[in-house]
Amino acid sequence: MVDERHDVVVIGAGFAGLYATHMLRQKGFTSVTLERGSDVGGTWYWNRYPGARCDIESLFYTYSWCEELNEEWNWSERYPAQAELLSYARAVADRYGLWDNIRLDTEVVSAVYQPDKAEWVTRTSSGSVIRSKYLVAATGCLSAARPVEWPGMQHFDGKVVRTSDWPEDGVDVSGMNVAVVGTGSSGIQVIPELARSASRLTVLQRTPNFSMPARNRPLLPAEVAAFRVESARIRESAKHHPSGYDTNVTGLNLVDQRPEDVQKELTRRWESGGSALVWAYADVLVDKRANEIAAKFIRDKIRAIVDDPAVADRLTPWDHALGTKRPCVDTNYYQTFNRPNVEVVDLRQEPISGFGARSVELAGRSIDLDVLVLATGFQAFTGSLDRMQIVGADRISLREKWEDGPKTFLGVAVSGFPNFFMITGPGSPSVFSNMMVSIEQHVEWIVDMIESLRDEGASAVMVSEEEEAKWVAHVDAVASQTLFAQHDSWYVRYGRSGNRVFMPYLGGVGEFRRLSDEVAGRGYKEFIRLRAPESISD
Ligand code: NA7
Repeated sequence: MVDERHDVVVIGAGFAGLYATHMLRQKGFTSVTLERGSDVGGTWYWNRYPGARCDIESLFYTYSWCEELNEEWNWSERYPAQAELLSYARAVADRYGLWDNIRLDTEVVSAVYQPDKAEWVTRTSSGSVIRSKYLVAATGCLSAARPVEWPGMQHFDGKVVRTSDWPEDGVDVSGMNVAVVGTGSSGIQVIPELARSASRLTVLQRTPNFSMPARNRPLLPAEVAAFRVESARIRESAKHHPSGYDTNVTGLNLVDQRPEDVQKELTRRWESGGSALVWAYADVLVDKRANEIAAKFIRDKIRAIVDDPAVADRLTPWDHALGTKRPCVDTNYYQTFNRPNVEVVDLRQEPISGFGARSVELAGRSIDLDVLVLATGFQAFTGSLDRMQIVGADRISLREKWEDGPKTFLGVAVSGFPNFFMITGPGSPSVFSNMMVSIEQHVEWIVDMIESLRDEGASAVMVSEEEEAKWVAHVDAVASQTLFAQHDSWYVRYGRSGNRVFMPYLGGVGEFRRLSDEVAGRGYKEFIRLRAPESISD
């Protein structure tokens, strides 16, 4: 039974879905936005663990199209905490009247393209069937948790919680024995918070990460005022900046500088906080020698902060170049390991061998455990799409199509999937940029294209396989000029045949925008116009 019909179905009401909803309305399209969660906010709805915070500064992590709201909005701190980001998302939905288009607690089960009708048929968990001309996935790059399993986990009868799906009523760990698995951004943020109330906190670490102090603090009225005066210029410059964020790129090569100047610059950036240290010099992510100097700077800091040299050693990353796994931004992360109730276990030395009812067993010892916290990351880019069945024109699902690694054109379109668009999909700068800037660029590009297709009278379009292959090759070529080519992380996916696909586009937000605009300027020639349904059925 078909319930309804719209021009566009948007999947997800995070920051990408909210803007898509708004823009589609502005351009006169009918749309419905289907959201799995019980609220808007996406990432900032689900990741409500203690310490959850964005590592882009508050004033820069806002929509540029909401200046009226931004003018009234008072971010309390330099880096926005999850609760404030969620409030901002809700305020956007309120202010711009988006709630009418949004259906919460509605998971998309499948979306199947019907070539004979040139439309998508989307089925939801609540049983509705929605037909639409276009399907837009605003499902987020880091939404589906990576499954983890250790031997004997079924014996554990304590609490298991994920940072990416933290209980809404919180978890009281006071007086408890807690273990955290994972030392990416989520682990590094939650560990100092839990350490304050847990009786004992064990960090089960597989790979140490580089982390830099956020230097979070209350925002000063004067800096907010200064930002507001300059906001138009700042936003315009962010759109063309490599990371979509003012990281104060010097453009200089570290290896050409005097060592004392380098140390001074790195120290200045470490002291001012955030990840700007990684972006200090143009060659840090490209030249091993430059990278090693910046990495050593952080390793020395870890040793200076952590009292016990053996613990410092365990926390020091050696296996990957700085920046090739997403560098973290923390508040008192390394300092936390000076607390008497905190221990870091190197899982490579002491792997998990099993679980008791209230313990985790390591090779040779047992650690009491009441709460196991999984900060074990996501099935980046593809996970949120994989959990629904998206089937294209040839009856092939997206999951099958991507068995050899995710292939897209500009991270927004996939050959074989007509009238389907992704916001910040694999092959776009997305996680390698200020997400807000990338989201806006993607949404505007997609909606402009849909509008132009409406003007043109096109019924269905699909990117050609050839153009898709060219884009994938370009993304790979750009990555291969960097140190990312030598290190694996969640930025990388291996295909069935062992081929390696690097997912984010590293050419920069500005360059990506330029290339995307060129495609638009050429009339989206990379997209094949499919025959109208009438002529198909002839
Ligand atoms: P990340 O950055 O993917 O971190 C996940 C962490 O979990 C990382 O330290 C992993 O170690 C560890 N992990 C994953 N699986 C296991 C198993 N099976 N055993 C032990 N340790 C494991 O996810 P986050 O949520 O922290 O951050 C994601 C992004 O969100 C972040 O970059 C920001 O953009 C915001 P590994 O390094 O794989 O050895």
